Amino acid sequence: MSQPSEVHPAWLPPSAFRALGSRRIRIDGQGPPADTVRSEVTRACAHFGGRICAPGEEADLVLAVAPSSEAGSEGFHLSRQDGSTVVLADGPAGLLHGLFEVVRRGEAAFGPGLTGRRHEPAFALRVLDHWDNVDVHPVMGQVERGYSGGSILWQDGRLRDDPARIREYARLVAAAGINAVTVNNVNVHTAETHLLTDRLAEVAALAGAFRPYGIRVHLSVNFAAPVILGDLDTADPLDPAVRSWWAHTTEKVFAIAPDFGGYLVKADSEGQPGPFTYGRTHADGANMLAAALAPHGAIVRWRAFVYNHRQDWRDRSTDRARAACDHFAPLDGEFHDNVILQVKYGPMDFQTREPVSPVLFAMPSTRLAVELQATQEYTGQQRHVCYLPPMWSGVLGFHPYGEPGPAVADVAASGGALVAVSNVGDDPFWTGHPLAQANLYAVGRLAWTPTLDPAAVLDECIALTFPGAGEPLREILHELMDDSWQTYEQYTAPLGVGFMVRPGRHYGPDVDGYEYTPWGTYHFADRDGVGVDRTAATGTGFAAQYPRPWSEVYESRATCPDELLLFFHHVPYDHVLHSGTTVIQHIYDTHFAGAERVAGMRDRWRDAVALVDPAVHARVADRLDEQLRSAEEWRDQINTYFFRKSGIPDAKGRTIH
Ligand code: GCV
Repeated sequence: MSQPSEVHPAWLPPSAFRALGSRRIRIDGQGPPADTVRSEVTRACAHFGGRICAPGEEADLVLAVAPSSEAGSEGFHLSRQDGSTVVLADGPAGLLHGLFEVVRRGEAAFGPGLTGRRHEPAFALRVLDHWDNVDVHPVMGQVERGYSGGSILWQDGRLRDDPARIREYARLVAAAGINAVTVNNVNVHTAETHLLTDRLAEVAALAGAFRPYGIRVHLSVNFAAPVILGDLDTADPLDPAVRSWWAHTTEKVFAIAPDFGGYLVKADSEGQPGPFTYGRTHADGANMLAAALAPHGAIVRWRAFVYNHRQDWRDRSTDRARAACDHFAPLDGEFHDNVILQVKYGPMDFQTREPVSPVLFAMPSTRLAVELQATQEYTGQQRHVCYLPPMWSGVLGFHPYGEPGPAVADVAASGGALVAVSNVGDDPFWTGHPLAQANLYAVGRLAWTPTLDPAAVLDECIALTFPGAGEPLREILHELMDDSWQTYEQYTAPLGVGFMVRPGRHYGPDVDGYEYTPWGTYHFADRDGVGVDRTAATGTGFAAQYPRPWSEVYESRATCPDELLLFFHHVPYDHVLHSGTTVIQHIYDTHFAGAERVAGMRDRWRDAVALVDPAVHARVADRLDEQLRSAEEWRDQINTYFFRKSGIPDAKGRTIH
């Protein structure tokens, strides 16, 4: 595999600024993001011959903060006025977002076709969570579920000595629309627990690196910090000494980083400590931290990923999919105003296909965040091309109460956040697989405008990453990426049943790998059929956690969408899908088709050889070879497994082993 040491520029190479950098630009605004606008413009003009104008001078582009600006607001109005393009921002952060909107539009931002309108983010909080460890974890490494090399933030047990790279990362994600970054893993180990107190200077340094790009730093904290740091013998959230420890500790955080964003907590989940130890609820735990943060105008994001990871596979009544709703729905209305409950998009765990988590509709009196996973833990680990926005748009555009009615994005945007686990690392291509950059870019764009068409987001990303590359490359990238999530779905676990991955590492097929384990992730395949009965009538009752119409739609095999059939139902192999084919034949057909599509992708990429940087081409080509090998392995294992279980041959007589 080629390993160039030079860092490749992702979606903001200097040439992306050509249209802007060749013009006369006036900037009016104060504060760190406004200073960044000035330095971005200066840099662009140095490349392309434009210049910064004096106040009052005639300009092609005016970037100004409106006199009546609201501090903290990020919106702006973009229009053409008397031959100039004008960005009138609500505040300095809006100025920065306005600048990047102009960059995205290129020449079109300076033409008469520009329609004047206001731009503002749907989600006020648009976050990348880093699952980065300060100390290399013996099992999970420097970045838990990271597929892009080491951490971009931490190295050798301390803050990385490469502020330029961190700043460049801040620039990239700010240009996509991100305004918050959580700098350490939600599994908070010992060294990372100290970031809150004696290692606070490192957090402050990170806040300083992200600040110029309008990004606030958040910290994952350990619920047991008062005990682990040796100050108290309890972390009971109702204990006055514990409450005052958190209040006092939080004051010190703000003394050193006044624009600190808040805490993120994984509690009582996969071995992390939490309020259950003290017989307290998650509302008690979250509210204690919220009380400490409230005087500083900051928030706590509290994760809803709580389930029993030590369940007995023989117990058919415990259903991991139910757990989050069972734990949290009864607490609706009990959380303080500065608590945001952070909910994974599906009820299980970032699978390729899951129904939208019912927690998102069960808590109308709670602020909610939708959590996505840009890091491709279960979607090919950045060795496979898997452009995720089509899945994410489906989640954000899902109508929990049917149509008309609000979409998930409307529910969560009202007071909540859109969060994604970052897929970045110290890799020269940022994300291991160069094409995985588009997932990172899309997180910010969908958090700003959830209704954007995924193909249009990809178009933007292509235009910014390969300025001037032209139509042939654009076509190739769309062919490879637009349907790559569906392709990945075709050759992996079928019809929404999920997992079937190798335990621990989560890469490659192992159909029964998790079947008899405590993790609660089963498919229940036997000689007659496959799938999990989650109906209210005969199963675990998970389907009833949805409001109507979905509780009814999912409850019945007759109405359940094909792609989720095995998530909700255990069906015979000869069950006929809405598509007209049987379940077993669908398994064979999709697995042959998926692997074939990957072979086509690998061949098509050869046509791009003269169109992109040779290092980028080589890296993508290497990964496509691996994707094809892996897709064929998936195809053969899944087809063989289900042929052996069912005894039903492929109607088309293809090779099954
Ligand atoms: C950070 C999954 C992953 C874990 C991850 C966890 C979480 O279970 O496999 O590595 O831990 O999700 O989201 O907390």
